[in-house]
Amino acid sequence: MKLLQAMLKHDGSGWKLNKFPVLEIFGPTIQGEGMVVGRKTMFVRTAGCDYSCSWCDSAFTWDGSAKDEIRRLTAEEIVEELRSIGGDQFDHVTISGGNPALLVHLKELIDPLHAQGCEVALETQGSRWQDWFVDIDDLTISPKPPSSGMDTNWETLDSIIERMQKEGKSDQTSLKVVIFDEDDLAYAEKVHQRYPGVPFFLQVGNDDLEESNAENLASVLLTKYEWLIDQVVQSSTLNRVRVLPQVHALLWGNKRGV
Ligand code: MET
Repeated sequence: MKLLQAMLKHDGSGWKLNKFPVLEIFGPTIQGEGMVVGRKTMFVRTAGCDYSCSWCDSAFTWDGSAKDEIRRLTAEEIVEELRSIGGDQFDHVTISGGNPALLVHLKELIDPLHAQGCEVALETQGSRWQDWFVDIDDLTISPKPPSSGMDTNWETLDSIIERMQKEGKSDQTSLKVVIFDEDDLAYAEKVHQRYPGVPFFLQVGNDDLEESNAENLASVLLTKYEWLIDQVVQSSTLNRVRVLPQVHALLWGNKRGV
């Protein structure tokens, strides 16, 4: 135990050798969705989720199918790997999952990225708060609609939104709801009405996760995009909103690591 303690560097801000479960580190590429769509970025995908959405496009992060690929890396190792893959061709890192908001010590990764001049984005469903949310430059909160099979804890979501607003982080926060059907749209209306001041994104759902041909998928998704635009156009509730496809799905289909 003494030896272990000696190995841990304690600098007053916390134990620096926490390890994070990482499934993918890739990029540079573009962020394909949400508030910073098109932004050149690196991705870090963490393993583990408190949800199990029926249509999850990254189910390997929680369904056990990629459990042998999970690496437990320190923040320093993650930053090193980002640099070794991305060189100096990036200044933005997106942390996604899984649900990275399960990771209590993630500030250990956020701080050194900021110190290197990188902005940090994070994707979460809004089921858990972490104090380091206020350090995130682009926080996408993506509560899950009925088609996911998940239930929203509205009290938790309220407190996350309230806290970000109270800390003056409204500009760095957005809500994104993925839409598959009319029930999902009604849910999106409810979310937008509950948090009218938060930038709101509706996103085309992809339920064709088995399609390996990118062009076939793009054609299906563009039809769905047009349907979603039509629905939003007709809604008097969904006015101050943005409707987006997943750009990466249109370009690269269901391919991982792009
Ligand atoms: N769980 C996070 C979210 O819901 C990030 C990845 S979802 C595949 O936004």
